[in-house]
Amino acid sequence: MSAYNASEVEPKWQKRWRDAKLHKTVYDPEKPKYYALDMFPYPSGSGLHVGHCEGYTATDIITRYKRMCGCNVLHPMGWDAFGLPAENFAIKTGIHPSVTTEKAIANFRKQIDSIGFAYDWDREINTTDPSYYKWTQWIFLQLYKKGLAYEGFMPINWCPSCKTGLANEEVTGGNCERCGSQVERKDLRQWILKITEYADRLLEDLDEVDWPDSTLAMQRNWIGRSEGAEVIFTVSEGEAKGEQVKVFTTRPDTLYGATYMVLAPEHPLVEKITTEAQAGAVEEYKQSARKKSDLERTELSKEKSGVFTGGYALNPVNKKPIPVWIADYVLAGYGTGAIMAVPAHDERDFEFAQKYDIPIIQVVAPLEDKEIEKGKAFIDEGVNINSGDLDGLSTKEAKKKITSQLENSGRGKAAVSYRLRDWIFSRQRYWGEPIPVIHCEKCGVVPVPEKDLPVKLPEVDKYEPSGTGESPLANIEEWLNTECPTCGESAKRETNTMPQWAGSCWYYLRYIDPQNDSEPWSKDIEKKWMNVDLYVGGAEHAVLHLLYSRFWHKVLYDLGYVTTKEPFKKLRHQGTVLASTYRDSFGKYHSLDDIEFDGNDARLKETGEKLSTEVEKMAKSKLNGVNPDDVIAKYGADVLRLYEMFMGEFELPKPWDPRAIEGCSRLIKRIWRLVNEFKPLVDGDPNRRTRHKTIKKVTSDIESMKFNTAIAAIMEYVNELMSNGVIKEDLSTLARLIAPFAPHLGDEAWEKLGEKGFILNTQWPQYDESLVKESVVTVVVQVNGKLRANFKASRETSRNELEQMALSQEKVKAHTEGKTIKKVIVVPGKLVNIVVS
Ligand code: ANZ
Ligand code: ZN
Repeated sequence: MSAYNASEVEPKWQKRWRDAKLHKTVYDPEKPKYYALDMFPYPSGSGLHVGHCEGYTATDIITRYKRMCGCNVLHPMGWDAFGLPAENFAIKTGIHPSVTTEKAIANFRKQIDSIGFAYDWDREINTTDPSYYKWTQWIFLQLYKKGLAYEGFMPINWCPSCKTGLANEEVTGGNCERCGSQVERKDLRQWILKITEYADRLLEDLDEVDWPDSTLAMQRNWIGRSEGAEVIFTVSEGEAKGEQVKVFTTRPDTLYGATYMVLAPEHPLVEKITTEAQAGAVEEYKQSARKKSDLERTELSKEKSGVFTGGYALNPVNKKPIPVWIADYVLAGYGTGAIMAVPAHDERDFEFAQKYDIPIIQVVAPLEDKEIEKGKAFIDEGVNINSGDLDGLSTKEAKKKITSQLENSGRGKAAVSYRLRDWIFSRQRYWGEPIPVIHCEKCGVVPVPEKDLPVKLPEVDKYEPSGTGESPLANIEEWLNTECPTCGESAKRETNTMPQWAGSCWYYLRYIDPQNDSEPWSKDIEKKWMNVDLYVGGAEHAVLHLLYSRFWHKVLYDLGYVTTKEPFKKLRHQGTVLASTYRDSFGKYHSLDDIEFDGNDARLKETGEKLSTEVEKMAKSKLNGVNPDDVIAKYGADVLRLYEMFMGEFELPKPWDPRAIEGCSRLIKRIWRLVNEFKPLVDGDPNRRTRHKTIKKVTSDIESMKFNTAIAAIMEYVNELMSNGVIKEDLSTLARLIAPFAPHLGDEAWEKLGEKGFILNTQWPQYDESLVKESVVTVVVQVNGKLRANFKASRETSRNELEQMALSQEKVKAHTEGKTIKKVIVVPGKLVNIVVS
């Protein structure tokens, strides 16, 4: 017999699939459609990671299964190829990012093909391809025309010594990743997208999707909808006397406890309200606040600081003046950029009031069962005190009453605030989609006419951002200078490019119609394929990518280009693949090559030193990474696929265990042996029940993405087959069940069994429900309707036998002896009811 040789079998089938265009998407209107989407990778120089393989294997299993179940399947792949690493590499080496990118893509493609994934490569897309980003730019123009894109000045991370803007990823602990200098904030002209206009819908429509709870919670939290009130205070003296200061509060019920106010340092009223005596201190404080990010400013544990402006404002309920401060814990961009501070009932205000000796007035008393902790703010709900006519009301009642009073007197109103900010959509970089607008002195901002798209990236010599913070595009005179499309005068192109998120905001729509060059996708095709039935990718995208793409989708929905409110119906995240790390007594990491195992202890080969081990995320620096190419070379792609799914529950983090791969390798060898040495049993079908049960289990486990237990069921079935002997149907079923997981083995076995064609074109095995039911059942016995006993019997036991078995139970006898049996009712497989008198 021939041993199973994956290194021959796998490339052979990959070639046959390719030659037959087996994975080409076909659309048959008679069949249901299934669109499975993987988060497309950034083609990095380091190649495919076992974490990529995990998600891709899952969708591959499901799409292969769905196709065998008779669905039209769409399963595409592409490249999210704009991004920093290629740009930074270009800055260092002068090699054009497109060259680096192309090389990385070729490598990824080779790796993906070697795993046997069933992608339709005719639909491959690349976000850096002008025929793709033409439409990314087109969508930007639609946003612009709808009033959802605007210019504004926004701070960026600015490294004063590199003279360049930095992405958040390039700032570590507040310092520039390249040179270590402290990063500052610098205001630059930016393009901003009005995602906040969609805040409510982005929140509401989360109810429509089947997503992990944790991801839903993160999106809800990111949008951060707060209900409360806007309250108007009035400046009581000085130059700003009579000016209104609006605050946003979620606790209008605490208004009587407001003992000071705080304006964000950037608040427009700060200058006017500040008295001469305080002007110096205020100015100094404003300067220091500029250096901090919002995150640093609002950190709860950070020591609060602020400066008194010298001004006062009147509390609208009691007309008492309270001092107005500025402090960086109040953000300019949230609510109204100003707060009423209630130290008795807000932790930050409490800390601040203590530090600066500001009065603390309690206005909410705890409910009976609670107590106020000394030295802390009482932030729970309770009953109002010291609050005029709000006294005695519960927090809810007080909120309602004060809000309507404020409304009636014109001093406030109910209000909603969102944590969600508008999206800063421009980057001062080269390797991104140029933003398709032109600046004309006469006409202002003029969108590039759609017929002139794409605005292609020009060649440059230097990839560094210019020293002014503008992108290197600002230095390319021939590109920069153009004509105004409206008046024909000389004008300048926008030099900002789009952020990396842009291309991934709509790629799932391009896949449905990737070669269309007259429109981004056809509306007819959109109706056929959208929305995405299953989206699989890393949980690190729980917010940004998944929020931005939902936003664009909703805009496209409003414009009539798509017909579903949400792009991704069902979403799942693969669990992170972890791996053991091994460290010596100096804390130095060692790779498996340097280690030998002594029972469960890992020892350094050279010295025998026992190493300490821990399970951590894979990282180059920790020498615990696994390269899928190595696994394929050693065991084959089918083993890699099986093992990735068998490691543990799909959505949970799980450690890579090199020794456990053997089990999956063994499964493949055993299946091959069964097929290769097949001698059918002459009579009987001993595995009939197990076969049907296995089909049922594997089917429902694939549907619910429990791949590990599906594989375990196949393993058990194989065990039975090895001990009982097989008929042909056992093996043809086995080949089809294993095919989605190990497609090369599937087709090889199928061919060996003398079956025709590719397994993917056959039908998924069906099971007979009656054969799946447990064969031994519990039968309950009632006497005059009261439960008296139960016993086990085979499901096939006849009525007569069941009656005899029931009557012979000791506990039943106790209730029937000496009585007349009038009637016995038997429900086979379930119940015997004895009627006596
Ligand atoms: C008075 C008050 C009393 C507050 C009280 C809380 C407790 P969320 O839930 O996050 O929406 N706030 C308002 N605008 C702010 C800004 N720009 N920067 C920092 N803090 C701001 O929080 C709303 C609460 O955060 C508001 O309610 C306000 O403090 C503060 F016992 O007003 B509160
Ligand atoms: Zn013009």
